[in-house]
Amino acid sequence: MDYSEVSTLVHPLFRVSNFLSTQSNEDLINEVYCGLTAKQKYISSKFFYDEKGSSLFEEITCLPEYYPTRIEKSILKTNTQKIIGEFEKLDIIELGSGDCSKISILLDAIPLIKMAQIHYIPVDVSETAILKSADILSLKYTGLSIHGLLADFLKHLYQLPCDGNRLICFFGSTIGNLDRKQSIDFLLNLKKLMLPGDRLLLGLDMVKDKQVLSNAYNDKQGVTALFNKNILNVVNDIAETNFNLHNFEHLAIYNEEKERIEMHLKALDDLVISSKLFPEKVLLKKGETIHTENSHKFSKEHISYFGSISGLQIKETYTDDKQYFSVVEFEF
Ligand code: AVJ
Repeated sequence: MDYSEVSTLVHPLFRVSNFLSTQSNEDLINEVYCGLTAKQKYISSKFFYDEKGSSLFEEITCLPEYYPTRIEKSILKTNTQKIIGEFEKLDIIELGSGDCSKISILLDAIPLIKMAQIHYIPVDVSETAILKSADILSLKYTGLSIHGLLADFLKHLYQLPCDGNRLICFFGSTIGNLDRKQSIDFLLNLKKLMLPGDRLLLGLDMVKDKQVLSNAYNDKQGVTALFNKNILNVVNDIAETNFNLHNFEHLAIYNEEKERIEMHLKALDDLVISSKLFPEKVLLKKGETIHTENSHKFSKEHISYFGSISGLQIKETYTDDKQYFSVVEFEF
């Protein structure tokens, strides 16, 4: 793997560097085939986010049952001044930046005359997302300098620039998609790159009443079901498979022991999935599931454990009155 910068796009108002040495299609097909032939079949959650999937996810964030986005934003709104603090120069790095609504909450609290002291670095695998938010933010916040990184934050962390004190933001409880060990490794890697004065803002969806959790992933309008099933369209595009979405049912179950929501797609019939790009046909039994996502939930104990194991200091935990969601501020 070559991790060096592949290309840079220079726009009058911002810059975007591409570090994604695109995974070859052959690798992707192999990855899909491996998952579909495992004992518990699975498809990696990274395949959710094609254009349709990203727009379905945005729809999810507006659903009445899906509280995380709304609550995280309200926590940010309530605590912006404390979070931003005093600065001469500030680099705001946002991992998995997606749309720019969360960072806008922070930027709204900064006086315009200080905008030129801020450098915003959105990091995302979606070029569309980076370009769109850079466009919006560069017009909205005059003086703000923007340098987008088209990168996989699990692989390209060490590319993060450093020329000020840095506020690294990882919102949305996206860390919950990793398994527990991967999330620790991620924090350890991040810690290695951090310097005195740097901070990490980590958004975490908390363990709570399991009906509330289950409802957030089983919305009445069925948007989450569409989002889950859309992964089969993405796989059909990449691997030329013949998945028919009508043959599957959306499942989202809270696994209490592992404190996570698991999303699956359940076959409603015996199915034969074929592709000329696969070495063999894939058989699915009626009732068999394909695991598509884990969304881990966190407790105060997890938060202290993150602090002690990473060696980062917990400076503050911002939360809402029901303690549904936390934004934890770690210091080097
Ligand atoms: C974007 C990974 C944080 O796990 O809640 C929403 C994705 N999946 N509904 C989450 C998701 C189903 C979301 N994350």
